[in-house]
Parts: sequence; structure tokens; C-alpha cells
Amino acid sequence: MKEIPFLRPLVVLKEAYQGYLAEIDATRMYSNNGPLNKRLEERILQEYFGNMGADVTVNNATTGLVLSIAQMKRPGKYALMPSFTFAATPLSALWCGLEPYFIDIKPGDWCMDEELLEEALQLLGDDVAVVIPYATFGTELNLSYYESLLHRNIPVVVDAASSFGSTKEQHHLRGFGGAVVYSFHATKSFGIGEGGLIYSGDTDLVRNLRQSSNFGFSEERESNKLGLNGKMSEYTAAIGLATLDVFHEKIANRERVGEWYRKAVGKHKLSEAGWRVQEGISKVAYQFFPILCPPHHENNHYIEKLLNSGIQARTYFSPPCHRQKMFQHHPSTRLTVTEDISRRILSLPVWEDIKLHQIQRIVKCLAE
Ligand code: T4K
Repeated sequence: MKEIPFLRPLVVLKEAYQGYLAEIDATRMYSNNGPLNKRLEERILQEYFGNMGADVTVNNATTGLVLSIAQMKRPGKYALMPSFTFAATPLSALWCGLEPYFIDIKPGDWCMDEELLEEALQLLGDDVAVVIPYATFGTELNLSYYESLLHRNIPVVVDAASSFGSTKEQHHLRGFGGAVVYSFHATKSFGIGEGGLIYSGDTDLVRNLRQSSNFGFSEERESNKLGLNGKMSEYTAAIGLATLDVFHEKIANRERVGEWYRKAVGKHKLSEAGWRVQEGISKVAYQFFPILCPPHHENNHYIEKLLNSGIQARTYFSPPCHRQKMFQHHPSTRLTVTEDISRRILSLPVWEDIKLHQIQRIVKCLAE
């Protein structure tokens, strides 16, 4: 039987961006906030954020996180974040001279537990430099709570690496006053190779971030703030524009795959057997399909079972950050939910042109 790989990213084909490449040849602008970057930022702001706030492209989301944390952090020692995230989140805090402080997640939506976060905020007081929630696998965060933190002068940087395209025009992060960082990595729904975007409802913040992503240069070309080279090249922006041209289709394909998974899970009565899908999530442009195996089972058992049937799957985010060597000594709240979920999580194959019969085969294999 034919193998089913975990991911088969499909970045737009070269024919789709040849016209944009010709513009680069004509203008001889290859980087440094050139015309294609400008157009990409303007179109995203208009089409996804109703022209509210501002955005700036970056060369990847990790750079975007570092720049945003460095820009927003207040004096203090800790960056509060979930452990159930990709290593990029705690690494970005460390690059900004902060210590990650891990907060447990909720059992339903797998996002940071606001009650535990609040307890940590009370306990740590002014030692908290920044809060970094992760919008887990593209789900919607409890934004009114995070807005309330901003009003208490607690900086918030949202790791929205997997979120771009998940909520379409009614983007729920629209107008948010903190920094929101998206990844455009090849494996994401808006996959363009490497790239990312920082959005904020706060236009001054984005102006500062643009400056810090260009060596901290002021208009007089003097470096007057901590900066680095976080810019996106015009070639990448060309692919970004071509992707934007067909993004609705790409979103629809990924949403449909999610629907197929949910239907197959229902058909095989997996919930009755203790399997769980993420709660509070409706339309998501899935990067992969996350699901929990029954309590007291181990994800690795199913990974092996799938592999024996020629199906590749992963276990994002297992091990969770606090179980990885780099982060194992950082402080945390209790992490019982993180432990449970990371032991049970499976990341099932998704790509834009995966077929219904392949999804059915994957879910059937789990059910047998
Ligand atoms: N915050 C969060 C919560 C994130 O999830 C991420 C990234 C970030 C921040 C940082 O964003 P960036 O700085 O990357 O913009 C992959 C992605 O590289 C990473 O972007 C993503 N999260 C993470 C969840 O997944 P790896 O190291 O697990 O990828 P890798 O190389 O094992 O590839 C995954 C699968 O995709 C493999 O089966 C191979 C396949 N693949 C991959 C690429 C790149 C292809 O078939 N073609 C390709 O071009 O991190």
C-alpha cells in the first residue's frame, strides 16, 4: 500500500510568481522594505485586518518573536509562556535575556491556563517582563483577558505561528494592542519557504519593530536602538504575493481536511473510546491534525502502529519544552495537564491535496 507522509508542503509554483520576479528584475530592489514587501504588508493589512493597525514582514517567526519581546518587555526577569509549544518560544525569550517561566495549559483548548497565569502574575509581580501566550495550533485565544493584561501594563506577545488564515477576514486578533507573530514557514498554511509577519493594533509598536528589524536605523540612518537584520527579501515577498492570490483556496483545502478528520473520528466512534480533538476550534487551516489518544494510552504506541501501516505521524509538542535539555531547569507552575496532553498527543498528516480515502485509512488504523 502507498505510504502516507506526514507533510507534503505545496508552496505556489514558479509560474505563479514569475510576474512578480520580473518586477524585481525591473526595479533592481532585492530587499530592504522594497516595493513587493510593501505591497505584501499593505494587502495583508487590508485583506485580513480591515486596515486596522499595522504590520511588518520578517524573515521568520523566531526573529519576529525576538524583536517583539525585546521591544515590548518591561524590566523584570521572567517571560511567562506555556511549555506546550515549539522550542522557538522559550528560545526567543532567552535571546532577549529573559528566563522562561512555564504555565500549565487547559485540558480543552490546550492554551495557557489563565487562572494559573494570574496566580503566577500575583506571585512574581514586577519580576514578570512579558507574557507570551501561544494560540495553540491556530485556535482562538481568550483575547479580552490578554487585552486586560496590556491595560495593567503587562506586555503581551502572542505566538500565533500557526494561526495565519485560520480565522479568515474576521481575524480575531484584529486591533489587538500587543504584538502578534505569524510564521510563513513552508510547513504552515501560508507557507512561502521561510518568512513571517508581526501584526499589532498599535501602529507605533510596529514602526519601532520595523526600525529594529533594520539594524535599529532611524530615518537619519543612525542605529539608535537595539536591532538586527530581520528583513524579508523581495524574492520571498514575491512568493508571498502569489500565495495571497490563491490563499482562500489553500485555506479551504486545509479546512476541508479538518472536516474529513472530524467526520472519520465520528464514524469510528473514537470519542466513545476516549480519543479527544481540540475544543473551541471550528475552522482552522490545519498545519497537521492534532488529536489525543485515550487516557492511559501512549502516543508512541499509535505512532508505531501508523508507521507499520505506512503512515507517518508526529507528536507536536512532545516532549514539551520543560522536558527538553535546554529548558529543563526553568521554573513553572504545576504542569500536570501539559504532561498528560504531551503524552497523548498525535499530529496526523495534513497537506493541501491529501485525499479523503487517505484520511479514512489513517483514522481506521487508529480505531482498529
Ligand atoms: N512558535 C511556534 C509555536 C512554532 O510552531 C514555530 C514553528 C515557531 C514559533 C517558529 O516559526 P519559524 O521561525 O519557523 O517561522 C517545523 C517547522 O520548521 C517550524 O516552522 C514549525 N514551528 C514546527 C511546528 O514544525 P520541524 O523541525 O519539526 O520540521 P521538520 O524539518 O521536521 O519538517 C516537518 C515535516 O515537513 C517533515 O516530515 C518534512 C516535511 N517538510 C519540511 C519542509 C521544511 C517537507 O516535506 N518540505 C519542506 O520544505 O519544524
